[in-house]
Amino acid sequence: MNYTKCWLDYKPIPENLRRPCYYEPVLLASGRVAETAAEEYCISMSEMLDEPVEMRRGEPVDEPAVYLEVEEELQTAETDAALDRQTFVIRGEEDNIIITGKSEEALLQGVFAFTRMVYLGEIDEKLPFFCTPSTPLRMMDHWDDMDGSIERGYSGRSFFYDDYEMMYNERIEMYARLMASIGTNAITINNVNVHEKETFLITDVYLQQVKQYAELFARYGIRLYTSVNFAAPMQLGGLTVCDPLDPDVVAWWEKTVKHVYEVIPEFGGFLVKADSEGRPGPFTYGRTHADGANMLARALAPYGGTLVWRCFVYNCGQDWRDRQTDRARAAYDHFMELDGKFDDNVILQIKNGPMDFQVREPVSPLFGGLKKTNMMLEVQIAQEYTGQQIDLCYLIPMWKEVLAFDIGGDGTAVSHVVCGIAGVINTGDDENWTGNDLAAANLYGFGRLAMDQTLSAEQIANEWSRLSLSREDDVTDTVVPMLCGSWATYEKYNAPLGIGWMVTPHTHYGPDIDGYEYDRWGTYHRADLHGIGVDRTGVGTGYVEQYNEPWRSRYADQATCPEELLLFFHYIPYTYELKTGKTLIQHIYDTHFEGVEEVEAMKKQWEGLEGKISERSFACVKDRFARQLENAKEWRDRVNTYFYRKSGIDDEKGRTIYK
Ligand code: GCV
Repeated sequence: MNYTKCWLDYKPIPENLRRPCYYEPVLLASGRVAETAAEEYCISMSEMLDEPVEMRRGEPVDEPAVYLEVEEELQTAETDAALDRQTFVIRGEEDNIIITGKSEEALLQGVFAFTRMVYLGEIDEKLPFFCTPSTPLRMMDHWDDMDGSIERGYSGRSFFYDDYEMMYNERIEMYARLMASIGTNAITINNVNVHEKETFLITDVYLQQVKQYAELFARYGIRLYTSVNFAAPMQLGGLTVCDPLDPDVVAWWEKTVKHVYEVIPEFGGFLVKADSEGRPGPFTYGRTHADGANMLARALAPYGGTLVWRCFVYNCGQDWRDRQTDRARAAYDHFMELDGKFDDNVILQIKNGPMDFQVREPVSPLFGGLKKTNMMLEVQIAQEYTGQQIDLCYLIPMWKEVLAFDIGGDGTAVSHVVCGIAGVINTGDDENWTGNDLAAANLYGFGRLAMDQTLSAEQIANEWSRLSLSREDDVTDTVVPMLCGSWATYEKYNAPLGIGWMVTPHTHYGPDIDGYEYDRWGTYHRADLHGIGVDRTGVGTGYVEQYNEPWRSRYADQATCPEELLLFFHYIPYTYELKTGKTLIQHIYDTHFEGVEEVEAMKKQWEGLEGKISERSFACVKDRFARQLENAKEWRDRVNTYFYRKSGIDDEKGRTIYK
């Protein structure tokens, strides 16, 4: 086996955590997913109890037992039907434990929750345990291409594809287990940039292999989606257009979708990137994104399919001299006027911020604007701009901030308005799946947070560390604070106060302060000899006006704008005094020196774990910290030198800045 089991690598548990009932599981339900629940129970408990555990079926037994059952009539207070059927309960009854799901899928989630609690020694404290997931749709988006590469992948090659073939092996099965165990219920198996060969995924060229994946995922309660090429009717169907209102185009999609569902009745639906970064879309024909999305959604609707349509639509051919066009405005400008025009089975997938997964961005105002449209949040588990799984950057605190953000300005948080969360996944065929072992905390945490948004970032880190590294307190006590502080550390040595970018163009790792400054991507910092930042107020690009109050006014005013976003919203002189009493330039110098010191400290703390965790994990992360330190130093020195040269202002503390 050339891959790890991540957080499912259960070891024997101490005697005091064992109960007689664990040895006698009884399945009182039937069906494909219920069978998976039984199987998962036996795999995990056999490892924890260090002896084979076998499932009984059908009838209650006299001895203490763990019962796995489905009760469709289970009473809950949930009003959302999709969520209601995902509810499960784990409770003790005399010496028995009963895991009840409202559906088979819910039962499976109940079993994963139960085995995790047993391993973590939480049964006494947590039972009875009721769970209705925080959001109905919890999706992993792969940016895997069929040649085997992964766009923005930092942990090896695709384990789905090699040289335009789809692979099927034990690793794919392990992957399905890992995904289900953290609550995933939808997976998109290919990149949103759908290239030539991938366009064929929805045709007989690949459908039998896609079906094999779909059936595997379905056993784990997961629906399979594919990204589709909006121009497929031209590429595959020989049509001259892909105009969403053209009857031949509509008929082509209807026929294609019908066939997909004939082969794969439980197919989830499509994910679409249209009119974005060179991808085809409805704009070519003067049609709207509602025209495009609804056309596909209507083809899917008869089969219960869902159409996920991305809002990452902006002008990527901008002139850097143009100060009025603002990429940050684009999603809102394109989609707000379409509110209420999308069909019920369309979900708009919106990136957390208005730019592109930077280390710090404000929350996309679209979440506060759209009122009559289904929305889901898109975050990037893959660390494209946040260290590429070389640098440690635990992203759960960021995602929690986004979900909790009062986007309505009236107490309506992002979590209240979305019906799902999608994560651009960070896996590849590396032995540890995620390149850096610690990057798996983001994958695990994404799933756990999507299931239960009441969990804190610390709780998730703690669970992950004890499941994946060691149950010993000294390991947890080192790893949890390290994870939880790592986003702040990364931010310190990167682009300051929300301005973003400053990365090496195209690869997006390491600093290049002006790398995108004179480019076409709309990603400018506008630094000159006096100051830095983009004026997005009413006298600037007007972006602030897309927010509800009080954010509009708060962001528009330098005095009330949260300082971590100051340069995102304002052009600020280097001598401007921040709330700390420091000038902006001194803040830039200080944070960049601190960032490197904090990486040095993390590296040292990690080295103290030698012998306390697996040698493989230890060596992997040790190597990553060494590389992170080099990267942090490069960021520090380039950023500090750049701003010294622009401003001519010395560091008050006289530290080394290369002049
Ligand atoms: C899949 C960014 C990335 C691209 C990615 C794009 C997107 O621009 O750099 O690689 O393309 O986002 O989200 O569509």
